[in-house]
Amino acid sequence: MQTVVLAAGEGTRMRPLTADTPKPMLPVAGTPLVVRCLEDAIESGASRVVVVVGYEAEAVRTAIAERDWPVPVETVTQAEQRGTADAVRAARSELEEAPFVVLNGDALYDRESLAELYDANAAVGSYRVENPSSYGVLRVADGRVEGVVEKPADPPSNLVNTGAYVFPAAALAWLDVDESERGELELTDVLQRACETTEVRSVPFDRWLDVGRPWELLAANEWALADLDREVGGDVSDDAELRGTVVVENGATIEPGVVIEGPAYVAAGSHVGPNAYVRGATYLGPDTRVGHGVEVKNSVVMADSAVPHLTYLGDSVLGEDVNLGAGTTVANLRHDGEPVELTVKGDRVSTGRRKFGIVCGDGVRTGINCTINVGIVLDAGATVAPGETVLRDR
Ligand code: TTP
Repeated sequence: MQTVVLAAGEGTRMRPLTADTPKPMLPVAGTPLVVRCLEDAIESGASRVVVVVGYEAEAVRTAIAERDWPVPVETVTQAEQRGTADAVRAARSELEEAPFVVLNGDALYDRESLAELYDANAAVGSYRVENPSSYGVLRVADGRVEGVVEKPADPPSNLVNTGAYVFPAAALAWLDVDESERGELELTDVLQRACETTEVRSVPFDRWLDVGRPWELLAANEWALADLDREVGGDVSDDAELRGTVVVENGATIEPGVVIEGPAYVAAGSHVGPNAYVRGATYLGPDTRVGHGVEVKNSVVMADSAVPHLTYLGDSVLGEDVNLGAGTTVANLRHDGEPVELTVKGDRVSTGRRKFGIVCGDGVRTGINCTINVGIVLDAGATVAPGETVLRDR
C-alpha cells in the first residue's frame, strides 16, 4: 500500500539534540530513526513511500537518497511545519486515488503489528497504556474506533493513538482541516472524520515507542540494540572481553583491557580503551572515543564525541562533538529513588526513569573533575569549568 512517512517536524521536545540535527536523523543502534521507520514500513507492506521532510530537510533527503530501497521512495517538502494534516497534504499530489498508510517517522513500531495494520482497510494502530491522559485516546467499541480525544482528563479507554493509520482514498479530500486549538492542522481531525463516515478498526500494537523526548531516544536504542545479532568486526584486541550481543563495525578499535557487556554497538572509526568498561545498551557513534578508566553505561554517544579519561557516564545522551574532561562524573540516581525529571520546553517533566543522567547538545565541553547532577540538560556549545558541580541546566 502507498505510504506517507512524516519526517518534517522540528522536534522541539528533543532539544538540544535537534538544534542542528533533525529528529528523524537521530541514531538508533546505528541507523537514523526515519530510515528504521522506512525499513519497518517496507517490510510490513509499503509498496511505495513518500517521505515528508521540512526541518533540516537536506540531511533527511540525503540519508534517504543514499540507500537502495526495494520499493520506490521519494521525498516531498512541507514548507512550514503547520501540523500533521498539512504534512500529508504536502504529499497529496504524489499519491494515487487509493487507500494510503500514514506513519510518524519518529516512532518505533513492531513489525508484526504494523503488518496487521497494512492488511486493514481503514484503521489506526492502538497501544495500551496505564495512564492515557497525556495522549490522544481512542474511543473504541467492538474493535471499531468511534473517535479520538486529545489528552482527556477522563479517558474513554486505555488505547492511545500510535500515529499509524490506514486512510480510505476519500480522506485525500479531507486534509484541508481547520486549525486546532493549539494552532495546528491535525491528522487526528481527519481520523475523526474517517470514524464518522466509515468503519475504522483499532489494530492493537504489541510494541510502540514515540520518540519525542531525550529519554525516549535512550529507550529507542534499548529496544533496537536488544534486537541485534552479535557481529564483531574492526580491530579488537585479544585482551578485550566482548560479552553478549556486541556489534563492532569495521574500522573501530577496541584496545586491551576493555570489557563490553552487550547489548552494545560500536560504530566505525571509534576507539575504545585501553581499560574501559562499556555496558548496558550503549551506542557509541562513528569516530567516538572512550578512553582509559572510563565507564559508559546505558548511554547514547553521538558521532565525534569523546569521553577520554577517568569518567563515569550513565543513562545519558551526548550529542555530536561533545568532550567530557578527565574525571567528569555524571550522577544518574536520586537519593530519594524518585524518577528523574528533565526540562522539556521549559517545564520539568518526569522521565519515568529511576536512573537517568544528563543530556548534552552538540559541542558541549566539560572541564576536568566536574560533577553533573541527574537530569541536567547542557545546551549545544555549553561549557563547564574545571572542578565545577553542575546543579542547573545551562
Ligand atoms: P510531533 O511529534 O507532534 O512534532 P515534532 O516531531 O515536530 O516534535 P515536537 O512536538 O517535539 O516539536 O509530530 C508527529 C510526527 O509528525 C513526527 O514524525 C513529525 C511529523 N510532523 C510533520 O511532518 N510536520 C509537521 O508540521 C508536524 C507538526 C509534525
